[in-house]
Amino acid sequence: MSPARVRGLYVIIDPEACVGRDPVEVARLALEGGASMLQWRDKRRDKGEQLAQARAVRELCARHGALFIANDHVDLALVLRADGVHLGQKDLPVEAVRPLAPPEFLIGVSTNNAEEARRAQAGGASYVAVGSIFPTGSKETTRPASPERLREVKAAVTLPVVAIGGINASNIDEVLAAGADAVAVISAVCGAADLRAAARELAGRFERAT
Ligand code: TZP
Ligand code: MG
Repeated sequence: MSPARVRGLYVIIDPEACVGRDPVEVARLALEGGASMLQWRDKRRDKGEQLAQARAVRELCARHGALFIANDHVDLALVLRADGVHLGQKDLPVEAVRPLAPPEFLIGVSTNNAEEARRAQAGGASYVAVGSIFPTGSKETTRPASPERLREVKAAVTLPVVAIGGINASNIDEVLAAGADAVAVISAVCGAADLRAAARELAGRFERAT
């Protein structure tokens, strides 16, 4: 799986952010709206309890030709035959995971600045995420970043760079102008009343800008 496929609208499916809707249905509508990558992120339930829904989302991604990434858990990613895993700064380090990963397995790493992004790239990451670009209500412990910080990270690494945090239709153009290869969102899609339309709007902006 080439890191070159890390681009476009990256929707994070977090059951807690789906405002009572079935996360599998949310995933389906996000894909129909044009998401090119989905991440499964469930911070609340044990992995065995997440598995059936995560697997359904994984299968939807395969059917749509979209990448499927599991958040935090390498074991869950492998069980689901995910395209990759996304690791935070306090998760298993990328250099510990890379030797055990299947060929072509994507490993994304959350970063906040150029130094962390360089370290992730040196450790074998496939892409880096930079956030929180704007204030977000979707995650409690974030460090502030900015479109300018995104530019610094773009200049520091050759990997695809994913912008995350508080991104929506009113500010996505700023992160695209700063060079984001992909844009990751939770609330702008999972929390939207018409989430297929919300995804279509964001994905469309992306296509127009690139
Ligand atoms: N990591 C940095 S900000 C964030 C994560 C998981 C939350 C993004 O959610 P939203 O609703 O798109 O701001
Ligand atoms: Mg994590």
